[in-house]
Amino acid sequence: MTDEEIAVLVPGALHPHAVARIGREFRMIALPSADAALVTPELAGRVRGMAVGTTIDASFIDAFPRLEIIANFGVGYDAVDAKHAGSVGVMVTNTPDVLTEEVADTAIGLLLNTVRELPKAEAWLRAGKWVSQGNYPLTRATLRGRRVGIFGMGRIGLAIARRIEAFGLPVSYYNRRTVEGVGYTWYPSLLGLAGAVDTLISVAPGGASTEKAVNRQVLEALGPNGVFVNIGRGSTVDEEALAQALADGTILAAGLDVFRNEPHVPESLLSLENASLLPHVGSASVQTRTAMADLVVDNLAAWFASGKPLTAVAETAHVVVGARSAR
Ligand code: 8YV
Repeated sequence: MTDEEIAVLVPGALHPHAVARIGREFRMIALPSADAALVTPELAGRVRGMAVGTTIDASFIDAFPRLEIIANFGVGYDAVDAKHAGSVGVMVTNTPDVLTEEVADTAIGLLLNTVRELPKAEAWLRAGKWVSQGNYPLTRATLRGRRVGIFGMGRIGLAIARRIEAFGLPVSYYNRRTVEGVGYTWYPSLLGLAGAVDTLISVAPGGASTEKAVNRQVLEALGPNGVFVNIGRGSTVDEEALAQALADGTILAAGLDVFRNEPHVPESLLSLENASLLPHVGSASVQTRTAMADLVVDNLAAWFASGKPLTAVAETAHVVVGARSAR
């Protein structure tokens, strides 16, 4: 179906399964990074597609006059300037659905790790302290009796909510709009939600509208028994305010899978006993990452075969074949 003469650029690192398939199904061109300064006129004139797992800014998009589609590895595409892409007739796709349940599983694991201190209890056993000092101390927190708020009730938020329901806990949420057909209580503001619950799980996407949304005020509203879990994007949190809130007892504990400047985690968070930290592993199983890689390449294949990608992002849903050249 696909044409091996179609040049698809892979700037920076990408999942090996996606790289292998692109190599078989297209004319793959690798570039060390997504830097417009690396783009030669010859390259600029050839590239029609991109498969990316890195930051793609407007200048990099503009460097390729024949570019038609950017297939992003990941459901979150805040690193790709999709608004700009849409405005110049370039399609952007992401990888929803195939990672939903995996990320929701991880969110629950992280919540339990945070509340019941399971990683610390295991470290206690491995360090021989069970023998030398006795039982691991009782955890200050429990999941029992908690009221859970979800910030970002999209597909992953809903999958987490279903799991929380099965744990017997009430769920409410904050989204810009109410989600149809969902019986959970909606709050029109994040602050309102934080004030109504004691456990806040953020699944919110990155970008200007959520930048540092979880701030000192929100954490104060969550309160001294508060638990904050972030499985969405680090940019949605004021990390210094969070570290301060954990240190001074404004909230009880936090579980974080994502950070503002990954892979760098602020010392102020690393040094905290009441923060459970994971290295962005939400979707990181062999099975799910392979499915994401397949969806990246399936989007490219569908676009070049029919002009209809499988999972276009909202900002480029209007883009049709020929939109770029017509400009
Ligand atoms: C991945 C994610 O870690 O899909 C996302 O938005 O954050 C994760 O599934 C990400 O794609 C980077 O590999």
